[in-house]
Amino acid sequence: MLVTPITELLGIKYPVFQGGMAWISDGKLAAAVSNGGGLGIIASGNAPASYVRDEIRKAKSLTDKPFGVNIMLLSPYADEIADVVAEEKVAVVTTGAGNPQKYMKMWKEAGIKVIPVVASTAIAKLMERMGASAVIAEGGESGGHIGELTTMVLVPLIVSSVSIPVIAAGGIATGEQGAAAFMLGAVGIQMGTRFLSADECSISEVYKEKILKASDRCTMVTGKRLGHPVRSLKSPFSRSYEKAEYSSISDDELEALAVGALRKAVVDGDNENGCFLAGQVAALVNKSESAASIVKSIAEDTEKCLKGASKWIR
Ligand code: TUI
Repeated sequence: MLVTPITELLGIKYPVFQGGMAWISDGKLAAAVSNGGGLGIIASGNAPASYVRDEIRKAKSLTDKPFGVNIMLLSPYADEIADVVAEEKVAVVTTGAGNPQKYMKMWKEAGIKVIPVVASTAIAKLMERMGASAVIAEGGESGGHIGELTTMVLVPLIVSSVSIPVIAAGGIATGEQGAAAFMLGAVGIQMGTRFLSADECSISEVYKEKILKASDRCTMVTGKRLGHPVRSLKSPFSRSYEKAEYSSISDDELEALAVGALRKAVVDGDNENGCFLAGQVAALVNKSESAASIVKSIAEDTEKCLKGASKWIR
């Protein structure tokens, strides 16, 4: 049994978070992960506050276990959603793509445990000072919006910069990778891409098939020109977006190209125009199973690897 400061802090069985994925992580997936003993997380993405409130209530109807909400801070609705999570008193809030400083006092007063996703030591230290309960150190192997450093380098840097628990994210889908994260000083792991294969994950069949069939050089990073690098599966959309980035079109035109592309991937399974966000570990995700089975097997495989590591020592 893996017992760590994060299982104790949150009262969860396994130190396994399901990352908030825009358009994907709904109340149904989050509840399934929490019922399986991990921490399920509903993603706000760019959705309005009413959607987030509905999904919170759905999750509450499906589980008595703690779950979280991820707020994407570039969302035009971030302020409203920040109020909704406080009103609904969700157990945990995670944040992404920015600095949640201005909401921290309100969330703490509502009794929420705030666990920001960070991609640098400076933001990690600031979050600790602002009262974060833990931080998620997310390396650039991840899918979606990414920072510059890899998990291998970012996690130990953040572990040595703060005293609060650190959860590792980015590049984790197997027990070997989970064990590596613990060796780097993390006390929990967060996975997004592996949960795309969960039976309770309501993405298009096209998206699921792409993940299950992905191979080693299956992802690419676009969006650097606009300052928001994003990792996705190589696809007609991502290749034409990349071409546009190196062309003379304006930033506004470039931005307009991506509008609606996530929905086209997740909901419509549109192979031509969809943006299929995924981490590099897509190459290691080869079968569909229940969310509970993913949580249990990654925790057990991680534990087995950690125990087995001593075989090299004489
Ligand atoms: O947020 C994510 N992943 C995401 S968000 C998203 S929606 C989106 N789509 C297009 C463009 C931008 C967003 C898809 N995937 N992961 C967590 C994460 N947070 N990664 C990196 C960061 C981060 C970046 C900067 C956290 C803090 C931060 O601080 C900013 C600052 O003020 O220095």
